[in-house]
This record gives sequence, C-alpha cells and structure tokens, in this order.
Amino acid sequence: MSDTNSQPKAFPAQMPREKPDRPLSAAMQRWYDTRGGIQDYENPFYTNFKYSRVTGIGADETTSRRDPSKVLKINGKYYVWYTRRHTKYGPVSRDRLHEADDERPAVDWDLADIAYATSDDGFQWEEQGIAVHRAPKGTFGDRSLSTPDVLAYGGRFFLFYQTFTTMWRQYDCVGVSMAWADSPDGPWTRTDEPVVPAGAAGDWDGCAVHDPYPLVYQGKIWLYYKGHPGDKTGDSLRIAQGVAIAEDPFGPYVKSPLNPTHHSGHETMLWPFKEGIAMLCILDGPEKNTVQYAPDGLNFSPMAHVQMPPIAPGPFCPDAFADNGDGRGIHWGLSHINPVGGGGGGLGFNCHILRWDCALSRDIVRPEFKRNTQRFDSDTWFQRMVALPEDWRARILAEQSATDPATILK
Ligand code: AAL
Repeated sequence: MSDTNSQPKAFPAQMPREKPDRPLSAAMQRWYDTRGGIQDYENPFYTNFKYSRVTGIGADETTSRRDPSKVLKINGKYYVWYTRRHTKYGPVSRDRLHEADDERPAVDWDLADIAYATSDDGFQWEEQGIAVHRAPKGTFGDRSLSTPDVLAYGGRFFLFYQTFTTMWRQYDCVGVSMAWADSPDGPWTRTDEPVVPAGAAGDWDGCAVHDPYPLVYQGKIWLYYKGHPGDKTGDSLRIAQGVAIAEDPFGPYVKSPLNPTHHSGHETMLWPFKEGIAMLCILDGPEKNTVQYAPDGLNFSPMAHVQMPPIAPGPFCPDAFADNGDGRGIHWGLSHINPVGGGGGGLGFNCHILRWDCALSRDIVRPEFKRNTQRFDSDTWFQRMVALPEDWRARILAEQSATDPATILK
C-alpha cells in the first residue's frame, strides 16, 4: 500500500478557474496562460464541423464548382459566388501541364468563370449563371477567373478573384483583380487590371496572391489573402497569409508591413469576432487545424484545435462588413471537396460544393458541436488519401527489415 502522506498534493478534479499557485507541468501552465484554462465545451473558438450535401451546386459529372465565397443574405435570399469550370476535357495531370491548351485545362480552376447561386435555406441552391466571364482572348484575364470573394460597400457589390491571363502558369502564379455591380445579380463590370498584384521576386508572396477575402474593419477594407513565393522546393516559405488594406474598394491596397500575418492555413476564412478577427487555419503550416484570434486583425494566436475543418470554406457572415467592433461569429457556410478518387487530372475531376455547420456563433448555443465525438469509422482510415498506398509496402518492408533492431530489454 502506498503511503498517501508521502504523495505530493494531487491536482484537484474541479479545475481551478484561476491558475493555481502550485507546481504545474508545462502543458498545464500553457493551458492557463494562453487559453484561460477552459475546456472545449466552453471555448467560443472550439467547434466540430458537420457536413451536408447541397442540391444545385453539388456533385456534377460535367461541371466543377469550387472555392465558394462567403455567403450573403439579401432580401431574404442567400447568395454565393464560386469558380465554375465546364470544359470538354478534364484537367491534364500535374506532370503534363504542357499539354494544357485552349480546351484542355491545366488544373481544376483553369478555363473557369465566376458563377453564382442563390438559395432560400442554404441547402437547396439554384445556379443563376455566370456573374463574371473571362475576358476576351488576347486581353487581361482571358485564361481563367477563380476563387472569388465578395464585398458589399457603399451600396455596391465587389467581387475579387484570381485572374489568369494567357496560359495557367507554373506554381499557380497569379494576382487578383475585381468586378463591381449595383446589385448582387449584376450586371458586373470587370476592372480588367490587377488590384492586388503578387510581390517582387524573392518576396513571400512573390508568385501568387490567392484567395482574396475582403472584410471591413477599423473603417477600411481589409483584403486578406494567401500568398506564396513560387518555387516550392527548399526552405522557402511555402504558403502564408497576409492582408492588404484600402480606403476604397478600387484601391490602392497597401500590404501590411506585418505580412505574412500568418504562416499557416490555406484557403482564407476569417470573420469579425468581438473587437477582433477570427480565422480558420486549415491544411498547411505548423498551426494547421486551428481556430485563431487576433484582437487587432493582425496578430493571431491559436485558440482551439479542430478536426476535419472544411478545406475551402466561405462562411455565412452577416457582419463581415458591419465594422461595429462586436463580431457575432459564424454557424454555417459552404466549401468544396475533391471528387471521389480525385487528386489527379482527367475528366471526372470535378470538385463540388457542400455545406458545413458549426458552433462559432455568439448567438446560437450548440452543445453537440462542442463535444469531440469524431471517432471515424473504417471507411475513413482506408480511403485513398489515408491508407498506405499498395506500392509503398515493398519499400517500407525493406526499410523495416534493414533498420528495425530488436527491442532493448532491461
Ligand atoms: C485553392 C486556392 C486557390 C488556388 C487553387 C484555386 O485551394 O488556394 O484557388 O489557386 O487552390
């Protein structure tokens, strides 16, 4: 029997609200210091994501729909804008990019236009057609328009999107341009000139400005974006995020001296939260799969780890342009996913849009979303991207037999 008197005093079952004055491990200290020592269920930045199929812009044999914008609700209708590709051929595979031509897209978001859809309930959508067409051949923006997001400002609507001219370029190098309209139904006028160009060669965003994402904050337009330098080999910063700020939707957009404002994440998704800006960090970088918060819109810290976040999300964010210092959060949105077996090229490589719901709103209580119940079943573990590829097995067996020493017994 152990002598309880010789044991140090155990940590209490009831978590002290304040950081207790006692020896604490590094993890316990960090929990109190950086996240207030609160559990997921009381953390406003923690959520699960639950997914639903949508109609109208869901899986489609003939058309790719991807990169949905944030969702607006105008006159009782939800609106979303997205990349739409409808080509005779599917994208060529990544190692045969030179085979792309006027009919053969290089990638899924090549030879695309910006389309939009509306919905009464956010589940059943009706595609309304193309909002912004590619420019005529031989002019700026003639190759592809993709990855749009929307700003409502001064009684007008603005769409920002990646604008590819001539051929899709290696490393996805591209800048952003825009179109504007007096109504969300258009007609849209393309400005046909870069509004946020890529940086200079050697800069963190020297090749690409991707995923433009406008919010109104501190009296200005904050256009968050993802940038990358191009050459993805070596030690270069691969993917990071930054912001360019303007007083007028038409610009000029001045890149923040603090850029990159983040080293992690992929497609941008941010929303006003209290006096600051919250963001979902997905897919890439050391802080992937986190929800982050910046009280000043620039200096982000991880507030919660999440599982299986949407990979290309746009939230329903009614106060994205309100700039009232009292962001209410979000509770649903859209994203795209890759097709079954997708990853390569070819016909049938069509991304499609789905819906996600979550609990990141200050106005809706959803305890079910605050519990981590994600214990995935075998379909998940053995899907193509997760299972060990058959042709790796021989190599792994060779490595294993060459290197696995016997267990050291003591
Ligand atoms: C997405 C986005 C941008 C890229 C491509 C289409 O995940 O980051 O939009 O260019 O992939």
